[in-house]
Amino acid sequence: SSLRVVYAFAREMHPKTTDVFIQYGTAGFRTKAILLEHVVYRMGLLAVIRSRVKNGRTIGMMITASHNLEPDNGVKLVDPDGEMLEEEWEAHATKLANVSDNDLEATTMEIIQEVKADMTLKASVFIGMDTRYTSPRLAAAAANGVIALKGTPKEFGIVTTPMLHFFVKCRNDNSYGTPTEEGYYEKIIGAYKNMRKSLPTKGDYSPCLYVDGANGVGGKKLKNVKKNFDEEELELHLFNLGGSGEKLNLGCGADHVKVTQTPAKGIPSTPYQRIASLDGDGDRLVYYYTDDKDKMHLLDGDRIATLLASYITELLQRCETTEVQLGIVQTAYANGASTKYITDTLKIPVQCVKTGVKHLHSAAHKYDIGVYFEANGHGTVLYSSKAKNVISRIAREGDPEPREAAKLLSQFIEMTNETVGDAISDLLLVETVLCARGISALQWMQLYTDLPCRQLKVTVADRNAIQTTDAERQCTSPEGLQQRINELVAKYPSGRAFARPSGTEDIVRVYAEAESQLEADTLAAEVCQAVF
Ligand code: 16G
Ligand code: ZN
Repeated sequence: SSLRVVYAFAREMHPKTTDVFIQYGTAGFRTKAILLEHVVYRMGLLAVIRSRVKNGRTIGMMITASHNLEPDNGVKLVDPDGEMLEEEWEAHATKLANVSDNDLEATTMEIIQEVKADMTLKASVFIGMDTRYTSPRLAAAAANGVIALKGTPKEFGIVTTPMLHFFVKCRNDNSYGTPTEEGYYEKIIGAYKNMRKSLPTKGDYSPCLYVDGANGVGGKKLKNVKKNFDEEELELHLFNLGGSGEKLNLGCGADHVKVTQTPAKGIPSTPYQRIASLDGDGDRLVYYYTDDKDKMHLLDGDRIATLLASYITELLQRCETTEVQLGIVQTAYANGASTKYITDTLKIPVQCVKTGVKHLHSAAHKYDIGVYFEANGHGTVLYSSKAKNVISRIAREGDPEPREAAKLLSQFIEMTNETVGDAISDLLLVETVLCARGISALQWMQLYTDLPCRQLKVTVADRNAIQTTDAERQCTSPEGLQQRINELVAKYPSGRAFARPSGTEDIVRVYAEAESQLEADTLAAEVCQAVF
């Protein structure tokens, strides 16, 4: 059969060269790039099967290892609505990635039968990649996989992860936008420019923004974004754009800034200057500034979530509607001070879920408007069709005041990439709110005071010996560990700590917060001891 030819081809072109087991984790497959070629080829096969199960709707494949260093790479699949691959399919992906070349054909047939794919249907797969030098080769392997099962690949070349998600969504639902890079800019930048027409620069807001591009794709794309603005609208100064000798994510980028709590290299130090830091594939964003004593102050995902949620709440109030309810979704990593601020000051419902975008995304769908962010800077806002309908009705038919607010909110919705966290879209949303409020980074920081915190990692024999419950905030195994953590935490006022197995590395992560940095550091170290 023609399939047989396909598998012979696979063995020759993209042979499995390693016996190391690989798992489709929270962010797809991610490991050393040299171990990935057969995996990506096989994901091309799976993407075609997935597309057929979805009646020929387009599936996405993104080649990236996000904030990891250059030698790593990865692949993840994107479902037709631009969302992460459905969790049940992760097992199919893992199975297909690990079978021997000899068993590839039989396993593919098994999966086709199990998911009842009609292999006579058309299939369409969109492929994107980050700037890693190993990405083009992997993207080609992906396309070969798609072609092998007679699907149609479309390669977008170097794009951010959220752009690829956006293209997939638009291709399957053309009311969302045009599935091209130009279509993406048109929608998001268009909305920003429109909004700024009714929100002139005021108060202590300055449109001057420094950007740390992590030497990855996000910063490069911001060059295109920048062209569209005059300096009154947004004055972007771009750094770490991946020039020669500048290494991806090394000493810079959102993950570096968040985890090490130190500034990115390569950026001129200007006290109190707002700096936006992206990650390597442009789906995370944190802000920071350094003060006149060169101390860094981080404005992380929690900070962005509270800023966006409070502004949307204000606009909803001005719309004079009570039909639309807003909620915030966080993870265990959210700073305790942010959760308290949301509950006590903003008075917005807040929920904690397990780490990983798919968990936050689905929880956020349950609200009319759901704002979700991980502390690491990955997040977005989801608006239900009910919310969109109510808002556009008020924008058309409301009294003058509510109508104005509803128009602003409609633009805010346009500016949001609802498929997944998007550093470029989030950056424009944040700038809009800071401008609307007329506040500086310092004033944004003063809205509440973070508890000092520390993240550490521990290497253990078997990380899965640690099991958790209550959105990863409590350990259920090994026995006695949670009690030990409780005892340690009890020593520190406002102390909080947890340990969880990483979903992306073979380690256990420990988080602690307390009233002083020294206490947070000590508590984190003590919990590491308890885990080890
Ligand atoms: C992945 C997740 C991210 C999460 C991180 C946790 C996606 C797209 N990405 O990068 O949301 O914060 O894993 O990693 O879901 P960890 O399990 O190693 O702590
Ligand atoms: Zn990323």
